[in-house]
Parts: sequence; structure tokens; C-alpha cells
Amino acid sequence: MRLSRGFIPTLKETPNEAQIASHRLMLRAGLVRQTSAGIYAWLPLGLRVLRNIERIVREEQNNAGAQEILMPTIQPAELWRESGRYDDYGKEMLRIADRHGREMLYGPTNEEMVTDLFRQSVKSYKELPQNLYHIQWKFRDEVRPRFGVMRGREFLMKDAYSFDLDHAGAVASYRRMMLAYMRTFQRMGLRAIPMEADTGPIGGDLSHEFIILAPTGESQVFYDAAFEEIDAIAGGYNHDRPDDLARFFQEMTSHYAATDEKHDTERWNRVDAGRKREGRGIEVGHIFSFGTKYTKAMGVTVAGPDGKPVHPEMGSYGIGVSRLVGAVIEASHDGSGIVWPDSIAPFKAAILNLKPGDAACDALCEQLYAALNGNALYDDRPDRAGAKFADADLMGHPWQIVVGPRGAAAGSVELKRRATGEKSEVTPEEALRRMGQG
Ligand code: P5A
Repeated sequence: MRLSRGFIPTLKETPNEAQIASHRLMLRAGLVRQTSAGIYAWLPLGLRVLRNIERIVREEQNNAGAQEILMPTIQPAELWRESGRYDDYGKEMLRIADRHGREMLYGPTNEEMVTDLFRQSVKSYKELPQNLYHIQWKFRDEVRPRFGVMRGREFLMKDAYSFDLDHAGAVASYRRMMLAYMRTFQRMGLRAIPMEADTGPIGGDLSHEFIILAPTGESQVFYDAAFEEIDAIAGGYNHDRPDDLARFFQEMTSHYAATDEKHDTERWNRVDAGRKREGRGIEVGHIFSFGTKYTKAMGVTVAGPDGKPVHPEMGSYGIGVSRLVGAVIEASHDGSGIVWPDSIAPFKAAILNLKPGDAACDALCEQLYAALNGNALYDDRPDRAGAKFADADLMGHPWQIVVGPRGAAAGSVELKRRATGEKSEVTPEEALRRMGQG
């Protein structure tokens, strides 16, 4: 993308309404704009990040054996009457009527709808287990939408739903998703910690929140430093091996970790003083195992091995896809702007042409822009160098390639790594090679 033609409305001033760094930076770097309270439009730069997060989430869900579907945002009220949640959900649910006066709602989550889809098609235990997910917009009329996309009213969620014949199967599905989640967050450069949680309106008796640390987090968290050493990717856990899943789950649940809601001072006091860690946390995912809550309420059975009807056991597993954009920024920014992890950056590099119109600068920039094959934002604007440096830092591309007239004449560029600030004078080929693009 050429910045002179791009729709990337950056702001010099800090917007008044933004209280936390990620919200300020998302507005200033031109990622999103608010259209109503807690509702945002995603602009080109922000949408590229959102899509990158979706891609990682999707790859890890598929790897774990979940199958992607796409359910609608609008749901019929009857389904929610069946489960008993239509009234329970209260004012957070956006209720609407169609032209025939039928009660509908904008889905805050999809347990009922997926259970209904399952009920229509699955008849035998032989078709189990199943895990279905989608990445779809949700609406929750939050009392206090705030912090930009972190607590929005309309937000993008990945939600998966598992169906198993028995409790042992449901436990394996739960653990498989926990592993997929830890891998997902790690690939985004985040250290997430699973913490036991309340189940709220989703229900059930087993649930973990995935919390990442950031000073602006909504809850106080307490955890054992052992979590800082866990590597869900290098650990070599296989989703399909029950022993691996058991070993992984043991590792995730044997050390102390709790939010203030579930904090147990007695157990906390037993943690070695040198290993106690405390801070604020942001919930980026939440998984639930609720057995037969929905299959019973909605009368769903499959024929079991002995021919008798069985209520399948379910779990549901959520990731806050749009919230993650803010959460990653909270975890990775500095005084000059965003510092994107390579895996989700909107562009791999910014190419800064310090003298547009200079034949050598233009030619070299065009050459680099072509070599980066859609993965670069080319700052070809006729602005001063200072403004270009500031915008590139603000937008946070992992690499900056600075092309000035002196270097261009001599066949060199300046390559800067955004995360460390490290700069080097190299040939264009060497710059591409270092970026893993040569
Ligand atoms: C799990 C999947 C559920 O809804 N049903 C389907 C279960 N869980 S949850 O914890 O309520 O939400 C899952 C994740 O969605 C994100 N999230 C939000 N993101 C932005 N704005 C909001 N208002 C919001 N509410 C929830 C969180 O990351 C949460 O972990």
C-alpha cells in the first residue's frame, strides 16, 4: 500500500475519550473509528491486524480438530426460551422484532444455536465427538463499554462448541482447546495464563479464563512464576495423544493462578515467596465445560452404544478476536507508538522515501516495494522526514527501511528494527535478507 493513496487517518493529538494506551494508539494510528458507543469501524490498517489474528486462531482451531462453520448474527428468541436463558440474559441482550413481530435477537453467544444445528443432524454416538467453531460478530449491550475495542458492544469472537458422548470425552475436548489456546496466544507474542473462573451466564462447573498481563487490565491477578517458563509450542504436546493432553493440563493447573474473584489466600501463602507474581490482567479467552446443561434443556439425545438415548456433554470455548488487537498493543508498545509482533503486524515493513521525486530514491523504493510483494507500506508522501519517522514508529511495523538520497546514490539503505531501535546501514538485498524476504 502506498501511504499517499492509503486510508490511514493518523492523528497527532491524543483523543480525549481514550483512557488507555491501546485505545489511544488505535485511534492515533488510524486502525479504527468509533461509530456509536462501543461500536467500531475497522480501517485498512486495523483490519489487516484483525485478519492476521483470525488467521492464527483459525490455524490453531483447525489443527486441534475443530471445524469451521458460520452461524448468523441474528437468532430467534424461541431457541433461548428452550434453554431458559432468554429472560436470564437481561438487558445485555439486544432484542429486536422482525416485520411479523417475531422476537429475534443479535447473538451475544451461540450455545443454543449450535445445539439446535447438532440436534437436527446428529443421531448416533458414532458421529461423536464433534467440535464446531465460527468467527462471528457478537453484540452485548455492556453497561459500561470502554477502553475501545477491549470492552465493546459489538465485538468479534471465535467461539467453538464441543459435543462428546461422555465425561471422559468432554474432558479431552476441554484439554485440547486449552492447548490450542496456549499455542494461539504464544504465536501472537503473548504470555497467557489459564486461571480458574466463574462460569456466569454460560453455566457449568469447570471454566478457565486466559489472562495476559498489562497494567490496565480489568482484574487483579496472582500467579506462580512457573507459568513464565511454560512453552506450549516447544513443549511438543500432541492434540491427539491423551497422555500429552493429561501432561499439559497437569502443567497448566498444578501451579497457583487466580484472579481476585477466585483468589485463595491460604493457597497463595503456600507459594514460595520468590515465585509470587501479582499484577493486572486482561481476559483474552474463556473456556467452559458444562456437561449436559444445554442438551438436557433442549431435549437433545443421540443413540448410545447400547441403543439407549444419551445427552451429549458439551463445552464452549471463546477467544476475544477484536479485543486481542487492543490487548496485544497493551502488552507491546512504547512512548512512540505500537510495536507489533511479526506474526500479526499489518505490514512487515514501512519503506520511508525521504526524498520523493529524487530519481535514485524513487527507483530504489519501487524496487523494494515490489520485492516485498504487498507486505510493505510505502511512505511516498512529500512530507518531511521527521513526520515519516514519527508515523512509522506510531504504526509499529516490525521493520523500517529508510531510503535517503545519499544512501540511494551509494546503493545502501538504513534498516531499523522497531522493537529494539537497532539500526544498520546495509544494501537493499541485505535488508530483504534480514527481514527474511531475500
Ligand atoms: C465461550 C464461547 C462465552 O461467551 N460462549 C461461546 C462462551 N464466553 S465469554 O467469556 O463471555 O466471551 C469469550 C471472550 O470474548 C471476549 N469478550 C469481549 N471482547 C470485547 N468486548 C466485549 N464486550 C467482550 N465480552 C467478551 C473476551 O475475550 C472473552 O474471553
